[in-house]
Amino acid sequence: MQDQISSLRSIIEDEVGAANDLAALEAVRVATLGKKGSVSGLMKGLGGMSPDERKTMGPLLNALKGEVATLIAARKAVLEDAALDARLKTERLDITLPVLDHPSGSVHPISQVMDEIAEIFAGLGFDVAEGPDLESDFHNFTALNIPPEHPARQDHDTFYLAPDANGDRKVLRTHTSPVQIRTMMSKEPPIRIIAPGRTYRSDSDATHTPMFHQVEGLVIDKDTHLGHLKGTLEAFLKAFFEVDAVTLRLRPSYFPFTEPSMEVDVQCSFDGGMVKIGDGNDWLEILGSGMVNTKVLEACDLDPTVYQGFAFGCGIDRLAMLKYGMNDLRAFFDADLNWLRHYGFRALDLPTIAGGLSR
Ligand code: 2NL
Repeated sequence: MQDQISSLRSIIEDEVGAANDLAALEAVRVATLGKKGSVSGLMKGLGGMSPDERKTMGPLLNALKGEVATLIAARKAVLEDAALDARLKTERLDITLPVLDHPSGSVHPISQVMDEIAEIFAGLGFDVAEGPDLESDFHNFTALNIPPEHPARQDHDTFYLAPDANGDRKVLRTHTSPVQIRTMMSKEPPIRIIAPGRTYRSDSDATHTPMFHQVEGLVIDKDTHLGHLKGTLEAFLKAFFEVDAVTLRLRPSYFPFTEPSMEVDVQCSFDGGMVKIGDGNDWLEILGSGMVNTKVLEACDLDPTVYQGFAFGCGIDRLAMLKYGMNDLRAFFDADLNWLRHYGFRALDLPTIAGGLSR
């Protein structure tokens, strides 16, 4: 019987070694450890043995069963490795090939424009800052000098969540200014950031969607002035619209969070239904801006006798429409594949100033 076990062991060893793929190995497993397998057959014989025989044969057969299982598992690992190697060889990709011949997804114009804006401002020394879409009343309104009775706070303009146990209502941020508030409260000046992202207002028609995109910019330092604001906006608009020069007009305006506040118009022309940015005989309102209100600095624990700064904000969706010639804002959010194929950008062509932003 012991001879039978050792010869069976060497036969199984040969069979396992000869199994050249996972299916053949599985067949060996069934033929040995399966219900009607050779090892299982010997185990079944234990029942008909005398107690003494069983005492010696039981452990031997159990050991055989364990060894066979180990052999099979080891062989299985080898075969699986080999199968993976073979698969990796046939699935090899040359990632240096151009992607042009592989039609796939495209970059949404809004993402493209956000990337372009980040690239331009990176060159001017600005970091990109982000914050939550769901904001506290303090960060979205109070710190920005927007009083409780201000129309922007009314329920019909702002998406409010149900009040929590303390009666505090969270809001879907109505601008990206709360990101700048958070930055001023957590970082020491000098601060140079842009805050691009999603914003929300309860408004829906041909020129308004309840979710839209905004970028704001903020600079805080000891001697920042209006000249820096104008120069920054000129540099940005020139780079964004890829023109050699832009003429800006700063009109007095009002925002609670800036003082003084200015609306920024860029000179343009409307020739043959196409708007050309840079020069011409018309003006296009494009940004809001101003020097950060001292009340906002104080709300962020910055001393207005030491620090001052400028801020600006503009709508990304409209910038995208102006630059890339779309006329219906709502198409941005329809997920229409034909529209995306037409207006989308190639995924690996990241905008760079040197490469030409939009090429
Ligand atoms: C517009 C105008 C603006 C700001 C946004 C701002 C942010 C802080 C402090 C002061 Cl934390 N100002 N942002 C300033 C002026 C205008 O946006 O027309 N946006 C679409």
